[in-house]
Amino acid sequence: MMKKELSYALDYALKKGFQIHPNALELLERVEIKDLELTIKQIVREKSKQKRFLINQDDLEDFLGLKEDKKLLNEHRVLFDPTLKITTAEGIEGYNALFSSRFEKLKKIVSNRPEAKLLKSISLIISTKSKEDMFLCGLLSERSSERNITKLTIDDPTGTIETIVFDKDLQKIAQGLLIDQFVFVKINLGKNGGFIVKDLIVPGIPEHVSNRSETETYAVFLSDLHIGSMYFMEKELNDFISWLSSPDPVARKIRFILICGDLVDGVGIYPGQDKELVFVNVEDQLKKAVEILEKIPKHIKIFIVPGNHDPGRRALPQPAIPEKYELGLWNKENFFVLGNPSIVSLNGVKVLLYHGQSIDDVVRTTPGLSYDKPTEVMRRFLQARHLSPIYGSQTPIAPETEDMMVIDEVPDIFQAGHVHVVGFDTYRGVLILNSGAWQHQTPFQAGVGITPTTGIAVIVNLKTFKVYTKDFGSED
Ligand code: D5M
Ligand code: FE
Ligand code: ZN
Repeated sequence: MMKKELSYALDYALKKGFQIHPNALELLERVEIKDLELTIKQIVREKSKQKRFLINQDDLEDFLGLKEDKKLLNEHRVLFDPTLKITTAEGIEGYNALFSSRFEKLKKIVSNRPEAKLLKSISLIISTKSKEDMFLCGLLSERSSERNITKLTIDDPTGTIETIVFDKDLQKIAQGLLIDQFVFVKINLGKNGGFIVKDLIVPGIPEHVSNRSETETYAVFLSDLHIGSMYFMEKELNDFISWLSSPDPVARKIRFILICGDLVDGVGIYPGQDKELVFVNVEDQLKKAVEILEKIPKHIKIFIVPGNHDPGRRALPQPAIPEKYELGLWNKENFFVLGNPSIVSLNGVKVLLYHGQSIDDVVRTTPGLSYDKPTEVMRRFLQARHLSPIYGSQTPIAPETEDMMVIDEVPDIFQAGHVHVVGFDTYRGVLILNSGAWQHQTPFQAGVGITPTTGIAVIVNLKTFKVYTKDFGSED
């Protein structure tokens, strides 16, 4: 559909004997231009002098100040993508390997602490019953509280130990631990033979000095588009994409867009979903997604990781949305389709992208956490150095031989989505972002009291780490 203003401007150019190149036409349809008529008149006057009667994309970009700034860096490297590492390890053997990988990786992370030299295996601690202070590490398998004490059960590859926490402050720390998370514990033997916890240490992250982009390149953090759902905010997303081609000084500096999962709404994800879908098969949903995202200017690189609504396997870590859908998305130069979680470097800034499925489990089982403060949950993941510590709850975890959900390296930016609530925070120098959603509140969310923040682009200056939000949904 051509806007009235646009067809008027085109008529004017044609009457003056000008031709308009299809690329220029495409740009005009895509970009909201103030004073379009005036711009066209200026171009016509200028080019008439030169006796060149074709208006091409270059002319428009010159006149509108849309010329791409070649000095802005847009280098990327994929530092981690689980897609090709995923195996099909199965059964008990697989889970043993997964947990032993988790244990070894996290033990390595704490190995530079001075106490690490004193670490003993659980089986040795149980058999020697030494009177000295002892240090152990393992995964927290159970926690219970009765009267004024908290009991923690901890596993390492050699055995299981039951420990008791009396100290009030340590009990508080114990209550905040996530089940199956890695802990480092100082214990000693109590008078009646029990193991008493004297200190509780989580791996955590050191104060972090983040890598920065040399140029003021901007990245946009999006997630949870849910294309295919009748609640998908198509108009707002299209407005955002048009804005990318506008003369807005921030838009002119955007070189990266990260889409952190739930690109499409999927099929059969929850009971009765078919009644809430516009497209009832995943191919059509993906086709629609490509149709929309293709309009993003080619000088912007787009990274896509899957969420729980996207096709591919459901269990974490997830491979990239499979190529079999033949959408051509995978061979476009500026699209990078990755697994969940992934790590990319953008002009040297290390970004961890994780959809965030496990936020549900953590909110449900940890006192003091809620859906409206997703960055608080993400901070716990950094402290536990793991993206999905709780095993056997709602988030399916695959029995991989390597635990790829361990946060081996501290990122500069940690992005998640899933909860549909925008949030940002800094924790020990790491920028934590949740990118909200482009889907209106669904009846399910209304039922469980989730109020999403929708249609908001979260934008970061990769040189200063200043965060901007631009709201495309405020009109309704
Ligand atoms: O998740 C969107 C939001 O809805 C997110 O906050 C989790 C919540 N959600 C989704 N499914 C459930 C169930 N089964 N129980 C509790 N909360 C849930 P999305 O992944 O977009 O559907
Ligand atoms: Fe979602
Ligand atoms: Zn989700």
